[in-house]
Amino acid sequence: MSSENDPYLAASAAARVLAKETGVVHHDVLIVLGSGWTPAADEFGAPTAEITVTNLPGFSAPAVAGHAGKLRSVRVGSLNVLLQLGRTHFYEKNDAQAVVHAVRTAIASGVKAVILTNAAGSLHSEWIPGTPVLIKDQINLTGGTPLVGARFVDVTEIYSKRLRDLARTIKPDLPEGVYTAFHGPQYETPAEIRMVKAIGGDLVGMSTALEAISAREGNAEVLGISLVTNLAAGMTGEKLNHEDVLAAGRQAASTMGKLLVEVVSKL
Ligand code: 8IG
Repeated sequence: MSSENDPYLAASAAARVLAKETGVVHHDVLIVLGSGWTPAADEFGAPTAEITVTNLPGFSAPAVAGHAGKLRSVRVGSLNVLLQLGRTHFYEKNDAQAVVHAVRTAIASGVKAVILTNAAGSLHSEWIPGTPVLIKDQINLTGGTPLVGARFVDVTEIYSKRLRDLARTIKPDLPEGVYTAFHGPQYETPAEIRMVKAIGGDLVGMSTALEAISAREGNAEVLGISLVTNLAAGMTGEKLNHEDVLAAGRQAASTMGKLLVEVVSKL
């Protein structure tokens, strides 16, 4: 199969260009940063290289304002860390392969730990905007999967207990929740949020779940952190506004970056 129809070959091809463009043969950690998280990336200091994703085969330009579409290579201790600024969402092209291409490329580059961050809606009124929440498990309601064919990937511990415990050595009061992924791009109706509550979800979002599945397929350990930027639909009496959501993300992004630097330093 050619790399055009084999997504794993496409990822290997992208990994070769990544190595060439960054001058880093292998990366150890991938950190995917959600919308408006550039201040979090800046906490890692000056990158050894920064590239625009569209210079790598198989990557498409992020469609949403506030999603930058850059990859930075930074050194943390002895680790080569790849920071992904902006991601492809399932709602952009209904293409689960495009959503996970960066994760597969990172794994083809040697990555053994994937940190997935996102901005999310909260079903707990005590988790106010600006609250970071560790993802302990997920419910994938996107209707999609990056896996094609008989790939029966085990996802019983999709978010690594070891990495969650490690994160709590840095910030012991980090709450944990179940991330419920929707296709989007519409936010939920109040009835959908009541359903999420009934099935055990704590957070709602439109990313992360397919990337986590793909990372586990590649045997990487996964840490997930949601930054709450809004209370879920129907909880406040207010409507959801994308600008407000982005602003809440920007405010908390540098705090999140400091936490991520500490986590990676302890990997
Ligand atoms: I930020 O309330 C953010 N992303 N599905 N619902 C969903 N995605 C989100 C939300 C939300 N807030």
